[in-house]
Amino acid sequence: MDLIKDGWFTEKCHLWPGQALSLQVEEVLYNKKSQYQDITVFRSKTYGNVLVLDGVIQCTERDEFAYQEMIAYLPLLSHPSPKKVLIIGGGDGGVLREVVKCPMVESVIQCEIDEDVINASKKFLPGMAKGFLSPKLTLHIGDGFEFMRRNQDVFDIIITDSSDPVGPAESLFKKSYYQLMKEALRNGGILCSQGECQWLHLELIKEMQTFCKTLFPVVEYAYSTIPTYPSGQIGYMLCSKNPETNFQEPMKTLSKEEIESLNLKYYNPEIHRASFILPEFARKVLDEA
Ligand code: SPD
Repeated sequence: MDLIKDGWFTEKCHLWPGQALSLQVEEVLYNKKSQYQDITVFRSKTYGNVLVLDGVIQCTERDEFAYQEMIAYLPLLSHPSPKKVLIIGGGDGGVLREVVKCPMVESVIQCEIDEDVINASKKFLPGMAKGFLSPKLTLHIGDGFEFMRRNQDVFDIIITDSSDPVGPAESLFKKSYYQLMKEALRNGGILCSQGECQWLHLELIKEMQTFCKTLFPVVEYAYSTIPTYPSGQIGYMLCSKNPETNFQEPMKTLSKEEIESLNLKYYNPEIHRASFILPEFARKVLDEA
C-alpha cells in the first residue's frame, strides 16, 4: 500500500500543497476499493484506529469527538426544537452517535452512499458505529441529492458530514447542493456542513458563504481544533431559514451535569460561543463576503 512506507502513513493531497501529516502505523486492519473510493483502516501507535478514504484521514479514535460533537451540537443547540434530523454522509457513525444522544431529537435519517464504509466502521471503529444501533435511526444507502429531491420540507436539521471537495464529495460544496438542502428543510430549519479549514481554504469558504447568503437569512462559519485534520482545524458552515437564529448564542445552555451525562468531551456552551470568533486574517475576508 503506497500510503504507508517504513511503518508511517502519510497524508498528502493537492488541497493542502507543500504539507503532510504522518502517523505511525502498528497494523493495517482493512483495505478495500469500494464502488466509490479506497477505504483503509489502520491501528496507529498513538491515535487508535484510523479511517482513511482515498488517502485522506476521516477520523481517528483519539480526536474524532472534536469534530463529531461540534458538527452535531452547533446546529442542534441553535434550534428551538430539533425533532427530525437528516445526516448526509458520515459513514463512520460518529456524528450519528452524537445526534441520537440529544433528547430533543425524535428521529434521524442517515443517507450514506458507501455501505462499505459503514461496515468497516462497525468492525473497526465500534465507539463511533454504535450510533447505528439507535432505534431513532432510519438508514438509507444512496445518494444524498436524490434523497433530498424526494424529501422536501421535512427536516429541522440537516448535517452534511462529508470528506473534502475532491472526488465523490465535490458536489456537496456547491450552491445547487445548498439549494436542495434549503428545500428539504422545514420552515425555521438549520443546516450544518463540513466547511473546511480557514488556514487552507479561505477562498472556498468565502465563496460558499457568499452563495449561502443568497439562499439563507443567517449564515455563519465556526471552527474547532483537531490534531489529525490538515492544519489542525476544521470548519462548519451553518445556515438558518429562521432570520431570528443567533448561532453564536446556544438556544439551550447545557449544564455541567448534562455535559457529563451526554459524555461530551469537546463541546460546552463556552466553546460553542468561542467557535465563531475568527482570527483577524479570516474575519477580514469572511466579513466582506
Ligand atoms: N480533511 C478531512 C475532512 C473529513 C471530514 N469528515 C470526516 C468524517 C468523520 N465523521
